[in-house]
Amino acid sequence: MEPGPDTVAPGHFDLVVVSNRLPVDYELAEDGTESWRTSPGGLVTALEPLMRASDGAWVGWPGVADREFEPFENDGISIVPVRLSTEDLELYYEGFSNDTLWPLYHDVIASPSYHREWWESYVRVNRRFAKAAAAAAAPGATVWVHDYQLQLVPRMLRDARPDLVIGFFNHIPFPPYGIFAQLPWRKQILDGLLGADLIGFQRLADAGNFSRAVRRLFGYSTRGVAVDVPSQNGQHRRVIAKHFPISIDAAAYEEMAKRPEIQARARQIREDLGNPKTIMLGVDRLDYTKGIGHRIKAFGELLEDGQLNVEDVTLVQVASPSRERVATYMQLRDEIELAVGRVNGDYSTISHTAISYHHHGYPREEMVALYLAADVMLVTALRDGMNLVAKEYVAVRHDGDGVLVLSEFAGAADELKQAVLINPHDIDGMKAAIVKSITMPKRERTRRMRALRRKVFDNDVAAWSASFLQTLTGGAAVPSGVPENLVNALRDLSQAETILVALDFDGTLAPHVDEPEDARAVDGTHDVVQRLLDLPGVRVAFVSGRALVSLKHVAEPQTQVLLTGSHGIEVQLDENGIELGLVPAELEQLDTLTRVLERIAGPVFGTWIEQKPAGLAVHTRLASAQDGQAVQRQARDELAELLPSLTVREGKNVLEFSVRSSTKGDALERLRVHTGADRVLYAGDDVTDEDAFTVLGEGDLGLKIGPGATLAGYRVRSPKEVTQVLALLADFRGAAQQAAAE
Ligand code: GDG
Repeated sequence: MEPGPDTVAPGHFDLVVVSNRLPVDYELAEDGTESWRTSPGGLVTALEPLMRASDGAWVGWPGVADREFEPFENDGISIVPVRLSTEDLELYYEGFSNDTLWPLYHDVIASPSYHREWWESYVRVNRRFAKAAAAAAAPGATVWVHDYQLQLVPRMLRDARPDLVIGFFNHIPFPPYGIFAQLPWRKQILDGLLGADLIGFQRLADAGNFSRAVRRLFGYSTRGVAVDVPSQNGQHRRVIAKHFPISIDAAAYEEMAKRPEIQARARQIREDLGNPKTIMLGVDRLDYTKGIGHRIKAFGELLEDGQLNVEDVTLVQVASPSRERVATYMQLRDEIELAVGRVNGDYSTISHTAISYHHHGYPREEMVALYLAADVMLVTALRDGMNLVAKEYVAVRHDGDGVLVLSEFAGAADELKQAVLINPHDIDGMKAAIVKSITMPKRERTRRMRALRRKVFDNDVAAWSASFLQTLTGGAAVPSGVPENLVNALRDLSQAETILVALDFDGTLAPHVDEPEDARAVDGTHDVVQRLLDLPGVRVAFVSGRALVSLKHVAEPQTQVLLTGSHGIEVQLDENGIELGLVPAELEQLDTLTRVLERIAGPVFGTWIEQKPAGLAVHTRLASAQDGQAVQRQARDELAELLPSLTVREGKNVLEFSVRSSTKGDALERLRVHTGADRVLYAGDDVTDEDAFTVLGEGDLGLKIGPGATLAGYRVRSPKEVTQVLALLADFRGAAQQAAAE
């Protein structure tokens, strides 16, 4: 065993990216000169500006075995090479990563092999990466770990450096529990991942599979995207598991496609193929997940049936070499090449080749020329995390033409719904889709391509990384005003049949003040709330952590406003008064709680106790930092022992204990049921509002006020902007209803 990373002293980088491969490759020329070549992947393009701006480092393997390299700088990014031996490559990389995890995570299309030596090597190598990352990261730095080869790194890092903010992104699918459960080390892998603060997946379904596995194997409670991981002293650490569909640098692809020399090359390709009416294209790493064999089978049958003719249609298949030392891949190459040979032998003529097959990698310019030349792009993966080839094809087609045939088993199918979607296992269905694509009228082709291009350009790789890092760290200062994308989302929301507008009060409608009783909503709030209340199909609710009495006092809500206080413990809906009703056991706990807190906080200057309907809060804002912390620690420790079932909630200089557990998420769900609203707008500024963001679904709108990590999709600076947001919603809704009436 290698030494753990626990002895590592912090480094000085604020952002550390960790991936199996570095964004640079080591090259040794024949004359012995050594150099580094940048491999221009999408990830590097996306992260480069961020890395430069924030003093970033990239930790990874430089692509050559048994060599030790000192950290160095390449093009403004610090590179921290991790050494892998020939044996590590065999056991950790080719073995556990590519012959255990890869097939297991891709629906066991090939059989995974389970070997204990491979696992041991995986643990050792993950520890080496964690150690290198821990040594590079500055105190409080953000570390972003990538992909299935490094799933243990988040936990190892957290143990060594609890100060770090840790994100993980899984580029490949996360399998359903029935499959994941095969893995002998399934618990260790989940535990490794749960060391992160944020775990990103490609698809909603992947994040769901992960959360289900966590529930089944650990019994941790999960809700929406939140997983509560128990930590010492009865507390929970919240981990977010959410989908962030990756993308490409769409503008860069489009720019290349507009270059005259690349367009000339595209014309040349068509000519060299004998000017067929239709060029179909497949571009894949030669991998059994990509469905290359299924594609060739469908094409071969279409030629056999006479539905297609080799004079008219050519299939170009680029199968770039991949994992050539893994036995399954050697076998796959033989199978594919046999199939290509059969089809070509049966159908090619002297002047026309049925399948133009290429087992090599091409420069990116050549790929773009191929995309431009292709009338129909075939992406027929049996299982694929995302599939960037599909997005690249769309980005390149600035002429608005071209048809994308896309497997529903590729992550891209979630976004690219205007493609011709197929099930690659259904050979007849795939054949029909190919014929449909070849014969599709121009108008339909351009209509579909326009919609696809909008999707790819709206969520490019920069938007993807920004959204991941924003959720992980909360970003920096928030600009004033209402951002354009929020205006669009409000316009869209205003179309719903019924809308619930649920608003936190302090920090959302009212600026934070020193004395809670002095809080008041900013000017214009009352009027805009009234405008919303007057609109048919709109309900307004206040969702506060305050006790209801206090909320009513400071917010002075109109009578039609629905109210929930004390994080959902108190509710005042239309006809009812305040609902609560504690049972005797809860009253007894409340008694004990009061005695303990008065004893601890009573004598300390600058602290005070606030009565809550189902608990108490100790405020320490006016005490010295040292006294405040001491009071909080003592209260927490004593009560954890005495009343372990209490719900503890930590805010800014306040520690709250409650005998009944409820969150703003519970409050919001209750309000949704009560109002029967189709869609919800929830706005809040505090960590407790994250519980409400967690229960938002498709079509709902989450709005975070101010900086800080959040699950909300939108953000504004202050309560002033919230009134503007509400006014916009009222404007849009009013206009839509007027238009409908006319
Ligand atoms: C994994 C997940 C997920 C291919 N041949 C050549 C070449 N390529 C480029 C393509 C594309 C990339 O390689 C392949 O990306 P994919 O997304 O299609 O697939 P994987 O390699 O399996 O990637 C996948 C991805 O991670 C990102 O998260 O989407 O699901 O499996 O960019 O253009 N590029 C060049 N020459 C080639 O011959 N220059």
